[in-house]
Amino acid sequence: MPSTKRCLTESAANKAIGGVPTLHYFDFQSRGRGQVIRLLWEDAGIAYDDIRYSFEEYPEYKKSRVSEMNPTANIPVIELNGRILTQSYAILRHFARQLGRYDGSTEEEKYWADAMCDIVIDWRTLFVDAFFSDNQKEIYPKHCQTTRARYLQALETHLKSHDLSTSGPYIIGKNITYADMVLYQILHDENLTQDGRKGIKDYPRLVQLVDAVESRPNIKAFLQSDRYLG
Ligand SMILES: N[C@@H](CCC(=O)N[C@@H](CS)C(=O)NCC(=O)O)C(=O)O
Repeated sequence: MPSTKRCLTESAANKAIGGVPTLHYFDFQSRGRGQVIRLLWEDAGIAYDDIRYSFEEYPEYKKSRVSEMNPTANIPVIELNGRILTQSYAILRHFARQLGRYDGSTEEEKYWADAMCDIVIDWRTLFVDAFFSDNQKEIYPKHCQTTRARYLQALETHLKSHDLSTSGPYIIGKNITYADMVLYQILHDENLTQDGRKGIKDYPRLVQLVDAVESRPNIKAFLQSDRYLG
């Protein structure tokens, strides 16, 4: 049976998005595409119901409950007031707009957040392919040395050179966007935020972004809570 847990208490932010959302996702520690959505809700102080499927039970639910909710039979899936929301990045952008924050205020800021997010979408697809490959022992280390290094360098270069990114710790400078959470989470899932940021020591601008995300009061509280599963 998937586990269900109510996280946080209802707040004004729940009103802004229209209630208490339910997330359907893997019980994969605090990792993956679904975790980025949890992170946004944690930062915004949104209460949510967290339904977690173990990897063993998921195939059975994929055929039934998940494919009834989502024609592509993927998770994350959100239920909110009788509505079903699918596609994690569209979901993040949707909540950002509803909250009136997390996606920049000018067109240039919105474009830049979306562009940086798109880079991470490409990276995550390749990360998942390598990490969950049948031949993980060989393929994942190769991914880390080639593909991952290329994405780290590209993101570092963008953050060090774009006018918005040079004006503060986040992608658009002083204000966090959903894209910072997307970027933070891939760095976390590739085990680069842990162990004193050892894995990104050559990318100081990425370290600055990770430090800024982890210093946010609600994220800090989340990382120290029993909701954070590593
Ligand atoms: N573009 C989709 C991709 C969804 C996706 O690939 N989800 C993965 C987990 S992160 C999944 O459902 N894997 C299990 C499966 O495909 O059966 C999104 O961003 O939501």
